[in-house]
Amino acid sequence: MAKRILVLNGPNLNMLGTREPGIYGAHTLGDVQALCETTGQELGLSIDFRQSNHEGELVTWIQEAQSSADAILINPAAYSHTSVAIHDALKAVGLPVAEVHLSNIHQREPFRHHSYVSAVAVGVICGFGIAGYRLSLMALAEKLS
Ligand code: CA2
Repeated sequence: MAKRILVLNGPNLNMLGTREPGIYGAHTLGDVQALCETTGQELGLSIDFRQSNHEGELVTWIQEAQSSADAILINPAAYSHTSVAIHDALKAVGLPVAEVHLSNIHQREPFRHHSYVSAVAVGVICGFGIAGYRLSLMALAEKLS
């Protein structure tokens, strides 16, 4: 049976491609979804791709993943730097987590240098734009094999 990956995207990522192309690139979130789905087909993964601007909705989806997913790929966006709730939910479900960021958060403002999610992630990829999602799925497929 195909391994199931829940791909979560945090606040404002629905705006991708409309502003700040110098930081986040020109791709839309639809492009990211298409890349994840193509990569999933190549790797034999089933992809459930979602975005929310609401912390509580992300927490609920993470909790539900306990019975519906084998691993989580998450770009928590700004919640990376603020959310103990997302950290706790990821820790509680105990699934392998990959954290991805489009930009290199360590080259940016100091408040972006710390992520509450990194401590509960198997690994973190940042700075490679949307290719980071593909690389993360490859790493998770390897981890689950
Ligand atoms: O580099 C990343 O992927 C981030 O997770 C993106 C977040 C940011 O808060 C993190 O520090 C790093 C922001 C996502 C918002 O993206 C926008 C894209 C276009 C227009 C407005 C926002």
